[in-house]
Amino acid sequence: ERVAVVGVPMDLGAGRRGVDMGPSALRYARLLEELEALGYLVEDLGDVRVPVAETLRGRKGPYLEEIRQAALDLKERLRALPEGVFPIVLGGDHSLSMGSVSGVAKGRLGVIWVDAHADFNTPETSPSGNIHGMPLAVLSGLGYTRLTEVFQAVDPRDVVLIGVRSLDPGERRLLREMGVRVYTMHEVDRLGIARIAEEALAYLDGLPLHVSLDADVLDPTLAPGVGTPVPGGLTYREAHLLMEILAQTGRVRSLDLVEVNPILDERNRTAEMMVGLALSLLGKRIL
Ligand code: DIR
Ligand code: MN
Ligand code: MN
Ligand code: MN
Repeated sequence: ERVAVVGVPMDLGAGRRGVDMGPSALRYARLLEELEALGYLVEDLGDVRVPVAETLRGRKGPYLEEIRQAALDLKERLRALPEGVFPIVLGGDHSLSMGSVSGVAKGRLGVIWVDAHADFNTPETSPSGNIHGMPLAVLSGLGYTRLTEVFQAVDPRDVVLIGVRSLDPGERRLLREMGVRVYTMHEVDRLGIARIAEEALAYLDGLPLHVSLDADVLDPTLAPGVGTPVPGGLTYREAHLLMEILAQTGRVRSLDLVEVNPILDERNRTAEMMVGLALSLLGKRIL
């Protein structure tokens, strides 16, 4: 089986610098070598070109056109992959997922968005204006027309959010209106992650799946290298068990590893956590 890795060294959608170094940190944490050890044939496609924030100084955000172009480049790269190759996209801030999801969606696709946040803001509901808080709304057809016209790709009823614990008021209202299924940390505590995984899989009945994994879903004690940490996140085993259950279905077709910020990290442990989770999602087992 074949895996293609592509990096998107972009932090233009985030509120602070540093996640542009995420692809390097994930490679340095031996993602490719470990996938090869699992038996995959792995190809590194390198990075999508993204302007460095300092070269845009004097302009102010939200860098809509630059983000649009980088995500479009990613979309085209993924579209060009042969059938059956499993893409892993290394971020970079979460706005890149507009490109990854729209690039892999060929017909109906189920999206499992694992994140402390819902990333379901529009320019009207966003308190920060940061585009990394908007990609799931764009994919569902809401927000900047410049983005929805090229990235709308999913039915919000085919989206499941897991691990959420920080929502903006307008975003909460939109999630309800659009019928997105949301498992917050409250449900993780009450039901357990195994039951949530099984419910989500039954809900997305038979669809091929894309997993979008934001490092800030993890508890900040495990993953300090993120720009917007929120207390009370997934434990080590909850996160792995979720990946293991998804892996067993054989339905997962693609993965994003996003929001790793090496500047804020401790000795690359957040990238190492994310690599471990990717391996579980791609079938690594304890026994
Ligand atoms: C917040 C934070 N909801 C925003 N979002 C983040 O800026 O829209 N997403 N950090 O990952
Ligand atoms: Mn996110
Ligand atoms: Mn997040
Ligand atoms: Mn974030």
